Amino acid sequence: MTLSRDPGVLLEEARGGSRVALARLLSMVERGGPVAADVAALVYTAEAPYTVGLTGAPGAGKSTLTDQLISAARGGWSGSGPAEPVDEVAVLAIDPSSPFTGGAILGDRVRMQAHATDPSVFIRSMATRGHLGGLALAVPDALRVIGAAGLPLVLVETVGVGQMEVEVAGATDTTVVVVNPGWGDAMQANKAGLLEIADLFVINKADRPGVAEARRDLEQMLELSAPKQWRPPIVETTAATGAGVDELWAAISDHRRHLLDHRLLEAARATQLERVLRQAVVATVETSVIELAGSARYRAMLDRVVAGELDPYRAARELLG
Ligand SMILES: Nc1nc2c(ncn2[C@@H]2O[C@H](COP(=O)(O)OP(=O)(O)O)[C@@H](O)[C@H]2O)c(=O)[nH]1
Ligand SMILES: [Mg+2]
Repeated sequence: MTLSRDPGVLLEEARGGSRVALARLLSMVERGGPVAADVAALVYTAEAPYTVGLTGAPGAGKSTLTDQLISAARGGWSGSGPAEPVDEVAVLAIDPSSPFTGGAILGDRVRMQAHATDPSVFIRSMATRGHLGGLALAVPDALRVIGAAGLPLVLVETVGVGQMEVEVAGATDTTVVVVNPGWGDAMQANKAGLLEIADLFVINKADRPGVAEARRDLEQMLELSAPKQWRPPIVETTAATGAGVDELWAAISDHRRHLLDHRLLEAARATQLERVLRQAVVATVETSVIELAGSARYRAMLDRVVAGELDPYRAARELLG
């Protein structure tokens, strides 16, 4: 059977359970450009999936934890709210630099292989080379594609630190920041940023010394921050053995429940979409700039600027006027 190239046909197939069709749609999003826009046109009107981001330094245990969370999530939403089933789980592992056959991601695949043959689990890694809006557009698009295909929950693992984390955190409903014992000094500079994005803190590798100090450090940080409606809980896990993972899943479920009960999810989704719209505007403008820069009119104007006949700002206004 040959796979269609028509996004509409592919989405129908993905809805019918074809993982190959879903994977192809995600490749289209990843590549960016007009094809990605065609896919986006189909998925933003469908219901968004619930998205949980796991972020933290390389080696913190995000992949191991994600693997454990797949099993916990398959047991349904837990915590203090009503039990609700989760029929299917998707994992999106994001690597900004390497293509998805790269070493790091391959390692993640191997780590999650316990679920590789489970038809109700979909695991995909994603690079964003080529997407003009970068991660800021590729990730939300991909999440919507997965949701439109009918998967209700996506776990998003972010490989990276800094601005990327903030961008990905902005695209997920619940953001889990993963740290390790002894993290404090290393992350000193980035603490304010982490606090801003975290709905939940996990101290993973709780089998190692320094857990109490790490907790104290986090609590101190939370004390000093402005009080919010939701105080990020701190959960200790040993992802390597699975200890604490049920508590983590319950805390994630509680945060989702909090968002639903206080009608905060709608507000969060509106904020997410505002960011996407802004990025889409930037990407669209950037595309026209690239086109303009290739035109004869532009080169003629440049010649006049180089010859000293015109200043660059006046030239820009004339080009756009
Ligand atoms: N001791 C210990 N090691 C862990 C734990 N969780 C993960 N690891 C190990 O830490 C390393 C990095 O884990 P990985 O999940 O790839 O981290 P990621 O880069 O954040 O995705 C691997 O060798 C894991 O086996 C834990 O709870 N305790
Ligand atoms: Mg990883």
